[in-house]
Amino acid sequence: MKKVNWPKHSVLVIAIVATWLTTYVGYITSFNMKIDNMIQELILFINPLSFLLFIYGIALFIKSVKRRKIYILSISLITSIIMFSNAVFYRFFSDFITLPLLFQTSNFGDLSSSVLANIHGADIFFFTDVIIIALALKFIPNMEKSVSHRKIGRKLYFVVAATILMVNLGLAEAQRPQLLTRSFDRELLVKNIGTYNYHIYDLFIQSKTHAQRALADGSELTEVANYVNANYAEPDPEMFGVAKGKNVIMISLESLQNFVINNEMDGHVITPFLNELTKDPDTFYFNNFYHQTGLGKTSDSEFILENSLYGRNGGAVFFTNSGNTYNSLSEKLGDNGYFTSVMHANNRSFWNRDIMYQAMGIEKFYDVESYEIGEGEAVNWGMKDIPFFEQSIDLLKEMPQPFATRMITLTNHHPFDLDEEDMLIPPYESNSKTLNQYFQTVRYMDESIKVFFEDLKESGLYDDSIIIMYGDHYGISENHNKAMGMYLEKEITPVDTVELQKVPMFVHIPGYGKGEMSDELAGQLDLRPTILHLLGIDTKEDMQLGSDVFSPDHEPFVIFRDGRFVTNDHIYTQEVCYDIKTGEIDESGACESYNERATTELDYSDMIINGDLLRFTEEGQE
Ligand code: GP9
Ligand code: MN
Repeated sequence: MKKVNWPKHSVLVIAIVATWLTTYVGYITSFNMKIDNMIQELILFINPLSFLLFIYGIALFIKSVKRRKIYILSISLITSIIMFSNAVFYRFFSDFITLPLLFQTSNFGDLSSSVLANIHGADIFFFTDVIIIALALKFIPNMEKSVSHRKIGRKLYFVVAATILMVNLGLAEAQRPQLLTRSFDRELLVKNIGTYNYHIYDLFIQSKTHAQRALADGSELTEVANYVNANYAEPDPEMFGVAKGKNVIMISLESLQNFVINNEMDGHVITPFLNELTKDPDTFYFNNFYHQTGLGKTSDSEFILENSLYGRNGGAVFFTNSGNTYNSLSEKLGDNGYFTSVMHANNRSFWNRDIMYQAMGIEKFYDVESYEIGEGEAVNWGMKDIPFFEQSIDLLKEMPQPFATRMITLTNHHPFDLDEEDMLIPPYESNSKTLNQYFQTVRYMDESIKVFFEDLKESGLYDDSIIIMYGDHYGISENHNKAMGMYLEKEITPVDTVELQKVPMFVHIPGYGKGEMSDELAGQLDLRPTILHLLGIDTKEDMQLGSDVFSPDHEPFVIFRDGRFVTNDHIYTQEVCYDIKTGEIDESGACESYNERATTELDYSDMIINGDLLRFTEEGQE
């Protein structure tokens, strides 16, 4: 037989290609990832490559032939184990492995018993590359010679690897802007940067969290507790317990800003149903209420509502601190006999919800698997709000009572796409497609809430429930200021930008009769104490930074995650203090003491979260 003359780095090339293809085939056979277009398909295909080039490329620096062989084989084995473990894990959790999950001891029980049951014979496939590489190492003679590596060739190799990584990230960023900074869905990450890069990323985020946590010993708690106690607002005895024992339905209104309420667009009413509610005697409508979210968007709003603490500055706290101890609203309601849940027709790993919900003691997550999305029932990001609410009614009827559930809507989400049949009003006409469509999706959302109220009444649950609704965060970013200015018929100033962060907040208590429109200045951090007090549950001992909006002592002071703040008289933004009424700069120093308070409060919140301080409280130790 003629001896084949293999080129110098044949084994390396074979190793890279073998692992690459095994990984790719692994992706499509083991994970149920939604691929919408050719570009995403392409990204999925190339995403393992940059990592593999780097990691296998290290072999080029290993002089000893034996060590080089061992190294290459070990890498193929490790990558195969990673893919294999993820596949097995996925069968059970429909999610990719993340470190906090492995650290959460409660998961381990479930895990070990199900691991065996979830291993399939065909999983040997994940080791195809190891087999190919072992054979190559055995039969391809070139590795035997100690190859001298020219530095220039090696450099070129890594330049190519880095270029592929850049192209990959570039394509991913184009498909899903801000992927790494805010969109912490593991599925999206794996889809876009690949399993291997994802694990490195996960390791990086989690070790940062761990290091900060390790430094805290609980002594910081006293200082924070003093601050919290000093700001505690005693509930109004008239309101305390008005909804005692009732079911609690909290509805997160996706991207709903307050400017659309009681407003029109080219003569069309935008939110007819919500407008009615603002005048309804069973409803309190807060029209001076702010979202306080940061990069974590919806997940931040959930975090704030549950914990009355701020999210994190540089990323989504749902992702960075999902291993913490919390004393969440849900957990507290659970302790008070409530069945707690979240209903949201999206995949469970989005925003790391599956893990964070466990940390926050939420009993059940009705995710996309709990819903049936029929033909024409999905648009934009997923299930449409109307079928979502309709199907949720059946789930609500099944829940043990009293229940407390958070329902998270989705249709009114950027880029605000809608099917023709759901457009109840025409689009706005401006240079911003986003704003133009926003009015239509908001109109659709309004309709969905109307449907929900009707169905709730029909189900018989209405009279025994209270409904709290709030906008989760802004929908129209500053990029659309020009169009927004056109709609509001004014030029958008920094003060306007802050005021546009107002989101509507409703507290609807069937049969109450004394509701009103309130212009009390408040924010999302106030939701937790407000809700608990309405249910007659005390919060005096709780480590929370917000206060009950119905309390006579409620302080009109709202701090944003980025340090901006609002008082009844001033708005502080871009490090400038503005008089709210005149919009003029106020240089009298009126904002100074508030500014200090804002910094302190945000610091305390960060201290609690970074140091995982609630594990040192009584509740945390239970
Ligand atoms: C996704 C939904 C939207 O499940 O909550 O998240 P957002 O992009 O608004 O943070
Ligand atoms: Mn949202």
